[in-house]
Amino acid sequence: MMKQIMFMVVAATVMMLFAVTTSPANGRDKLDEKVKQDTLAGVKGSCGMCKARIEKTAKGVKGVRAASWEQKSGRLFLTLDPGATKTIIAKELAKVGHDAGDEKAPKAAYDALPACCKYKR
Ligand SMILES: [Cu+2]
Repeated sequence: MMKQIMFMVVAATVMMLFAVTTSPANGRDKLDEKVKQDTLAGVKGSCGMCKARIEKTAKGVKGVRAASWEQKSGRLFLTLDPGATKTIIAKELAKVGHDAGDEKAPKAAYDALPACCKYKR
């Protein structure tokens, strides 16, 4: 009996996944057209902790769907809803100590970063 239920659950899940991934254009796709990709350049940091902080801060901004920071290039790759802008994100990053684009972190915020996060300014 238990095995039969398990099989039913698995089968139902597989069928649902199949339906979702193969369904043609629908209302959701229309919404996704408004989602835009953007890149915020000049985001400074020096380690994995910075990456975590930068991405967490960016994702904390309303309308930010995804954020991925590349340390080597200092670029923050963003997926944004309409209304969310990289300017707002840059301001938030500066507040937590990271220079971002034209926004410079206040000295107090920079000084508050852990030693490993002290990037060159
Ligand atoms: Cu760091």
